[in-house]
Amino acid sequence: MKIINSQYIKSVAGFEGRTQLEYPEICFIGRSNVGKSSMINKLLMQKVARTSSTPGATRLINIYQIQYEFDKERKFIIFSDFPGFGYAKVSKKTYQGWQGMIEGYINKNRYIKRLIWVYDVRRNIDEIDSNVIEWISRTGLDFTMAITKIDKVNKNDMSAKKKLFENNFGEDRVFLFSSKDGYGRDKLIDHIRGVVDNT
Ligand SMILES: Nc1nc2c(ncn2[C@@H]2O[C@H](COP(=O)(O)OP(=O)(O)OP(=O)(O)O)[C@@H](O)[C@H]2O)c(=O)[nH]1
Ligand SMILES: [Mg+2]
Repeated sequence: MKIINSQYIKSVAGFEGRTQLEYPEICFIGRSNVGKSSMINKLLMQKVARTSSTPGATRLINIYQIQYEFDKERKFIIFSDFPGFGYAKVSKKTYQGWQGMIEGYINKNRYIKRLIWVYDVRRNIDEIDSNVIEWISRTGLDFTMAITKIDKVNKNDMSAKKKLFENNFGEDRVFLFSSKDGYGRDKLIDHIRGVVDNT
């Protein structure tokens, strides 16, 4: 799969602003500061998404339109970059607003082909993550787990994490990634193309 071009389209707080984009969509979800926006930039090999070392960089759902080529055919796809959750400094009210926004967007959206759950290799599943798993299953959407920041751990720890998640979620949905050095970029982008073409 070759990326022809990618562009930021808009930031939305609900599904209404998105409706006229008639392309399949892939959503990037995960905890605050985990590296969702960096992953999008690495996948697209262009800095389209805003990243920051301060958690909470992404406040709205940011929508990107990508044109790609595969098998001599050119097609469009949407990537949506979600605000992160589990950021301790936001108030309960803000959190509920966030949840409402995400759920409203996802529940009405028939274009979504998959959720990419971006996960920091250094973490272990806690209560927030368990809630995410439960929440994903309630949406009825399929997910891919993209374990990122793998440049921050040694090979043994990385392999152990991968094995653990593969045992829990299935081998075909767990991917290793690093936005720093690009590890796993080609595999993940090919997987995304396969998901879009086959669902
Ligand atoms: N070493 C390393 N750093 C990373 C990687 N991915 C992201 N980062 C860093 O982690 C920080 C957060 O990255 P973002 O991409 O902004 O994270 P996000 O998930 O979009 O964050 P929010 O929008 O706040 O939810 C930045 O300082 C990135 O440079 C990675 O694979 N390796
Ligand atoms: Mg972000």
